[in-house]
Amino acid sequence: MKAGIIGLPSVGKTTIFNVLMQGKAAAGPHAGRRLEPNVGIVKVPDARLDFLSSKFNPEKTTHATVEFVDVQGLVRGKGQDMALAPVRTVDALAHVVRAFQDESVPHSEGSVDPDRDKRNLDYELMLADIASIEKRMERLGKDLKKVKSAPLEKEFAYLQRAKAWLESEKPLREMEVGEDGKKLVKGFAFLSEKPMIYVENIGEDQLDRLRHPDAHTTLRPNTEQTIICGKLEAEMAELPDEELKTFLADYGLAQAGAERLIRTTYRLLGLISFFTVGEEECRAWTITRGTNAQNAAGVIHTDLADHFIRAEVCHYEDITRHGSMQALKEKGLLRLEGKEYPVKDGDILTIRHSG
Ligand SMILES: Nc1nc2c(ncn2[C@@H]2O[C@H](COP(=O)(O)OP(=O)(O)OP(=O)(O)O)[C@@H](O)[C@H]2O)c(=O)[nH]1
Ligand SMILES: [Mg+2]
Repeated sequence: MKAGIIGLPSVGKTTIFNVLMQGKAAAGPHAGRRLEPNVGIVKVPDARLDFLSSKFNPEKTTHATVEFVDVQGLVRGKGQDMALAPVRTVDALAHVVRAFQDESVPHSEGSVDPDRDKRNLDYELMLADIASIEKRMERLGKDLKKVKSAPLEKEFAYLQRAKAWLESEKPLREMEVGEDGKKLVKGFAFLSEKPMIYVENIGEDQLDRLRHPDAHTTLRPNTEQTIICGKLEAEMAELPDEELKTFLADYGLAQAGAERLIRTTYRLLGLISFFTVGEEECRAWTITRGTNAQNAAGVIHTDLADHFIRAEVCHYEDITRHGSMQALKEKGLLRLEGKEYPVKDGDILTIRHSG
């Protein structure tokens, strides 16, 4: 799972990236234009895994992770290919939008207007997609004059449709493509097709909004929204855990913004976690909702999928209620499930295999 952090210049992308990395992975914010993107991996906070770990006392606890890529600010109207190249391969985009007022930080658009900036940057992504489509269509058009080919014709028709869609000022993430189309789309790595999280970077005078972080106007398809106060979070990232909790409580907050952003990314992508537990390791694994037991086993190791027999399944909630695997076994709460069982968020799996 990989997410790209994009936005206009000096909106707080690197500040938020550093918060996500808890100040460990990257140096300070970009001074001016830096071409190299910042890349870092964060643990997905999960109180359930922490609890399991406290029960099983394993040698190792391994959280699910998300990789974030922080690119330089996008300048509107300029060819964005270079700046956007590092985020072509991500699964989701996080667009950091400036909502904080600060005279000492210049705003590339002259004034603070989050809705305008959201629209404009979406528009830039759409323009970049139109440019890639036109290039591809030109080449395809030439090829199609030489040879007749059903797959190429299908691709051409799809591109025509996508282009018309974009020209009606709608991003590709809102276009229905069907299962066939999804494969085609993947190859193109279109930017406006990627699920999008709008991250409003608010000022310390707007902290009231954090009390209702999910309050928002209607969201467009395949988008999410979250709020973060980059500056405050940067200060919080320096605090040890206990102090952080007190700090959050003082502000009436249950969760740090970084944690919310990671969770929102998860939700947007339809991702869930299942666990494996034991004395050696307690671990969270990431799958998309609906993944069956055999494919989930494959996430752990391909051999486990190839030699899959059954999955022994219980749920995290069962452990909190009954205390231990042994107790679950005695109560008959450990089920055996077959290949097709759709794994649920919070399931604890033990894969039985013949390998
Ligand atoms: N007042 C205030 N300043 C902030 C906030 N977030 C970031 N800044 C400041 O804004 C400036 C730019 O922050 P960065 O995080 O480097 O912004 P960026 O989006 O990565 O910038 P580029 O990579 O150059 O496009 C820095 O001086 C930050 O201290 C915030 O929430 N409030
Ligand atoms: Mg930056």
